[in-house]
Amino acid sequence: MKNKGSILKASACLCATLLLAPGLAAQPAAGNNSISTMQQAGSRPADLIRLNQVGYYPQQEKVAVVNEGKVDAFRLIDAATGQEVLQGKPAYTATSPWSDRQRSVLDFSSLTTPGRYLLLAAGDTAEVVIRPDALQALSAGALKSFYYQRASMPLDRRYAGAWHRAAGHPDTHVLIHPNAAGPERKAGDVISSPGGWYDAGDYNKYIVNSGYSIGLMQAFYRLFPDYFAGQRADIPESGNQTPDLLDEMYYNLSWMLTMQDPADGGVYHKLTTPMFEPFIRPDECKQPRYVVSKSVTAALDFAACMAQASQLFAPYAKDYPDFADAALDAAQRAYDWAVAHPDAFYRQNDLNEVYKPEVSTGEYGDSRADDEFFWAASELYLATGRKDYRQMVEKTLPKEFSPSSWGSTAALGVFAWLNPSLKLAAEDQPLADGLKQLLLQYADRAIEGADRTPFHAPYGNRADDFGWGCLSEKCANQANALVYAYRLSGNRAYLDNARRNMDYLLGRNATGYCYITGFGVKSPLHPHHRLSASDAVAAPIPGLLVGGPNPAQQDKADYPSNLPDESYSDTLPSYASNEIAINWSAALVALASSLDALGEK
Ligand code: G3I
Ligand code: 9MR
Repeated sequence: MKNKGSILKASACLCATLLLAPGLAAQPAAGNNSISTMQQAGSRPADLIRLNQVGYYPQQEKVAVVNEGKVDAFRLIDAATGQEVLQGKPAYTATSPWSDRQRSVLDFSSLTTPGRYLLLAAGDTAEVVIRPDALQALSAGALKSFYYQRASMPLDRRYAGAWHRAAGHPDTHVLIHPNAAGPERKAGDVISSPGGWYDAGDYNKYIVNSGYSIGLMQAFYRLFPDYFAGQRADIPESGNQTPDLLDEMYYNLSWMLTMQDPADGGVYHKLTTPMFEPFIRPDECKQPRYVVSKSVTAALDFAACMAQASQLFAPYAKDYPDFADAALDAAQRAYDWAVAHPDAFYRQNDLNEVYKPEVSTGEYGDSRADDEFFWAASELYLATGRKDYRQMVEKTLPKEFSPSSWGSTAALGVFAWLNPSLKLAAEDQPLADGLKQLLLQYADRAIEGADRTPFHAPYGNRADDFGWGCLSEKCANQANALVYAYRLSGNRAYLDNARRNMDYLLGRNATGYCYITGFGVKSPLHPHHRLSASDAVAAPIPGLLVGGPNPAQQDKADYPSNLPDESYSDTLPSYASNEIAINWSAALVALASSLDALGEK
């Protein structure tokens, strides 16, 4: 890794920290493949201070929260010398929306000198890191997590470190499920569909989530192309001429192309085993793999991200000859199929009534496709200028902005129209202006009052901020919308609030977890992730954002609390709060990269 040197140096000066504060656990060497430096989650003498455990940029707002109890004052000392550098009093206290717990908010933004410090308050001590490249390793590590999700290829020790593994799921012998049979391809016919990313903690490959994840990352690639041109994630393609982010996208895009039926342009909803595999290694899996029924949402998410990719890969024909044209052609055929089959929703229970074997893996179901039509038609119009796409955009135009998620893709269409490097025709400008207004209105609403809340963030103050996948779909994607709004408006408040949500993910929250594996002092150790659980390494694969607090607790796992923001269980069985998934990692890639690209702004 590019910054390996600085990580080693950082670990060295941590010794001083440990001498000063014996209860502190060492910071895991994020992104560094040596597991000997991966420490177990730390328990401090009093686990009260909640803050960003990864790092602050020198000029960034810096806030910590004392989770409970009255605080009169706090101080910061230099970790190496023990000298006091700052004293302060709480900026405010706020009451939890779900209990009478009072939290004190400590602001130490005036400390701007890079270094390692200890924050002392309420009898607790926590480490503070200030550095100009605060999120660089997180940004690269989040992208690298996709490499670890690659199916059908061995992961070499050179790139995967301790998490190297044998190839599994070649997917060169994939059966047409009876529910996907058509005039050309009959039930039981064999196709080849290798490569792509495993979706999540499971080993299946789902087009809806794949298309959405790529779409989100490519949207932010468009926003910061220079940043991504310089990023090195240490993947096998890092030495070529193409930015690593696009290289990693290609690994999945090339699989997605094999999911399109050449006969009619339709796209299979997923490639899956009938049932979830147990917690075994990829090379141990023996269940047959099927492609199942085509769907309108799969076709449209496929079309949208392929059209987007056709533009982004055009300059990189040396590494990817013919791909840009092939992607655009595939996108148009998939879109045409969707127009001809607007009601072809994937309904797994209905299919299971009729076809065998039954399929019980993830559904990624939907009942409306306006948002997918809007996104796909937007990308295709901007790529081709064709009038029928433009008409579909008008027909499906969103009336308000809401952050993206796998089942709600309109925001990606909005981002496409607002891409700052786009040269819009004069007649398209009013449409783009209208969408910009929607985004800015959303941003204004989202940040209102955030600076008086218990965790000093726009996210996390309403019960419906918590649920399956909330840390990405609600927290990170709210922040991503704010980053986009900042880029279009220059309004600093949007950026500051995006950083606050990132701080929430990195530890300034009710549970005190930094919710990304391998980063921070206290991070998930037992994600519901077959790859991590079945390998020989104690530490989970790094760089993965878990689903997060989910009071619905659909998995019936052992949860330490029922409060919305504490309903998180770092246990293997907890798929409803502790799984990882490519769409969640995509949100982290978008946010960590954006905030790192913006750096000291
Ligand atoms: O939208 C409702 C909301 O209105 C309601 O208040 C809330 C109350 O619980 O539920 C919300 O719906 C939830 C939905 O996620 C939100 O996106 C459902 O209860 C919940 O069951 C649903 O979970 C989905 C889960 O699959 C189960 O179907 C997740 O979104 C989705 O990310 C997840 O995806 C799985 C794949 O199927 C298989 N691979 C792993 C992947 C990650 O867990
Ligand atoms: O492991 C599965 C996970 O990837 C899914 O997100 C989740 C919801 O579809 O289901 C998990 O599988 C569980 C199954 O649904 C019920 N039995 C226990 C399985 C986990 O061990």
